[in-house]
Amino acid sequence: MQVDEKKTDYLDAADCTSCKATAQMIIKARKDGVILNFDRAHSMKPCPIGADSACCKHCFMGPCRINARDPYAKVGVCGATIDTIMARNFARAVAAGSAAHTDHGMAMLELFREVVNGKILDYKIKDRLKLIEVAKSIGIETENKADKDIATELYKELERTYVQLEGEIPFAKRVPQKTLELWRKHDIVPRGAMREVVEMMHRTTMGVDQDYENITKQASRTALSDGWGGSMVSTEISDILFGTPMPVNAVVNMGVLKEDKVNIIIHGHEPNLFESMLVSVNDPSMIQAAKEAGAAGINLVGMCCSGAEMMARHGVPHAGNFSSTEAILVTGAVDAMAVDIQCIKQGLAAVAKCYDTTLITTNTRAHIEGALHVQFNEHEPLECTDEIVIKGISRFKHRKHPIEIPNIVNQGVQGFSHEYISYMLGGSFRGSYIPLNDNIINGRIRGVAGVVGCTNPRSKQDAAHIALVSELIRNDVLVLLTGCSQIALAKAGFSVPEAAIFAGPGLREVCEAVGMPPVLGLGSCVDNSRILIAASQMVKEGGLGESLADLPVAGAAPEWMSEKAIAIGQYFVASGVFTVFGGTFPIIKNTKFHKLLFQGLEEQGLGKWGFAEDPMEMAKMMISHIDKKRKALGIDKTRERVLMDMSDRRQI
Ligand code: NFS
Ligand code: SF4
Repeated sequence: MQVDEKKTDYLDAADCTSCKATAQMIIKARKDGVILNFDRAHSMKPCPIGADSACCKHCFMGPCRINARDPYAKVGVCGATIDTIMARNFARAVAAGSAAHTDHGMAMLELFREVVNGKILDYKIKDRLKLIEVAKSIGIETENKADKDIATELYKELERTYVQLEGEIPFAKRVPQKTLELWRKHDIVPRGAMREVVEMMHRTTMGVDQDYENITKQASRTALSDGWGGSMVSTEISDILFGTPMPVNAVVNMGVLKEDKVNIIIHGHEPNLFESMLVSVNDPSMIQAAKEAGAAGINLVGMCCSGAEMMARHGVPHAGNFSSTEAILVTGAVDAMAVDIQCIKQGLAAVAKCYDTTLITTNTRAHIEGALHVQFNEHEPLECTDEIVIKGISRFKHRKHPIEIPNIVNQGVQGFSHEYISYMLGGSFRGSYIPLNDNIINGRIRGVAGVVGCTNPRSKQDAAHIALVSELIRNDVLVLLTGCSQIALAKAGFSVPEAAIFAGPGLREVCEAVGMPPVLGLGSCVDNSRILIAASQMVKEGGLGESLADLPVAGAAPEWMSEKAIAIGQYFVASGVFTVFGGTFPIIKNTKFHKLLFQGLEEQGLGKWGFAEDPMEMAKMMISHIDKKRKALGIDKTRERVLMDMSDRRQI
């Protein structure tokens, strides 16, 4: 992993990232002769045909390539048109992303089953109220029933989310009636996630579904089985087992590492590994062992989505998002990094080796060549997590690299579950979404945006997230955040109530009255399902239309990179939300498939896709969509009054 001696044109660190800590580590890495994802991105030119989604490799008569400048001039060997090719590529990304969230959710559900059966004793039902609420929401009778019986019934019901062959997934019951009717009309209500993913893979093989509209329909159904299925089960079960998030103070950024302590990072997506790590690092015998090795203690921090989830639930410090996971190893201070599934760059193994950090994989599904594998077993979780701590202590004892920890931390409030948002705005006795709706109707809040998703080393890390969100809140749009986006904004100092000064006058007034920041961090990427539930609650409270598509809301992923982001985008779109992606989009403009995604789906009553490279342009598109919806609801005039009120008031 040496820097290429001949190569001198690496991007300036300050152009690679807005994150000062990461920039400092990029500079150090280059000095140390270590290549990070940023430099790899710079030296790997993306294939332009693939970037346009103009190639097909679904069979071996090909691969076939189409010229994006003249996309209808040619077809594949089998005769597939550009629309078929792009739709199939897109649909496969949806299938892969949905499979990832679904498999993660299924793992949580299996864990829940074993806890309920009494076969796993290390975890228990922590949030009884949530158990009952979730059970009730899908029609399970809970009166005069023992928790165990409710939980058993809930498991059986939710299992259908995955394995059901016919019918509708259980959480379809949470979808506003009018939206559900529309899905039924289009025949896109998911049956079971496994069925939808398998069918999607089948239909996109050579010689099956060759009508881009029909392919897109199944892509919607598959994506909905993720958003309202796999992801939602994951969030709800994790809340039941580990607690529903409530606002907590938490620190983010690389300064959370401590030179005098054994630093252990958990990076991945499943909360169970992390929950057990908390137990292991607090075990007195482990603390004693760390002290004997000369450390002041053990310092457990998170990264990426499992980090975001643990930060939301327990206030565990968070060291950074996706693009920073290699960079943080350059500090030399990381004694162990343990990973489970998803968004774990293979490049970590080489960087970890350079700094002698122990990289540990823990999940059967995700090994990395060159990393140490310590299998995590839910039935005996501490065997694995204790071992991770021991490995960390031993690396601490033999530290041989100079340590440089960027001295940057940012405070903030995290952990806004949809339950807490209603409680916060509605007051402790009458939690409800009525005040949120009222503030939207009276125009103080213009609308709500969900800004989510990854960072991508092909663009300046965090920059588009920060620019987009700043512009949205400046225009009185309340922003809900998850995943790596949430961390980007937390590092930029937006997660404190004082950040209300960056908001427009209406949103600022609401934030100051409630004492909340103008951006609300909800947790990991599967917690995007919290946004769906919040939106459904808004419809149910009344005054903002009858379907999700009526709401003055929009979604965005300004720096996305994962197939999971495409799945999320498609379930937001199919749910009725205008969803704007930044950076890149795998499609050729002025094709029939492009027209379908960016316009046709909305004509069918669903949401639609948008794309802009520039975050300011993204914000403009989202705000004008929100205004369009306000107008359709007949609440466009109220804002003028509020804004006039505000300036009048300011004059006084
Ligand atoms: Ni979401 Fe989480 Fe981050 Fe993107 Fe990856 S960690 S699941 S995919 S990169 S937000
Ligand atoms: Fe080419 Fe058709 Fe095969 Fe795709 S499925 S590689 S377009 S022949």
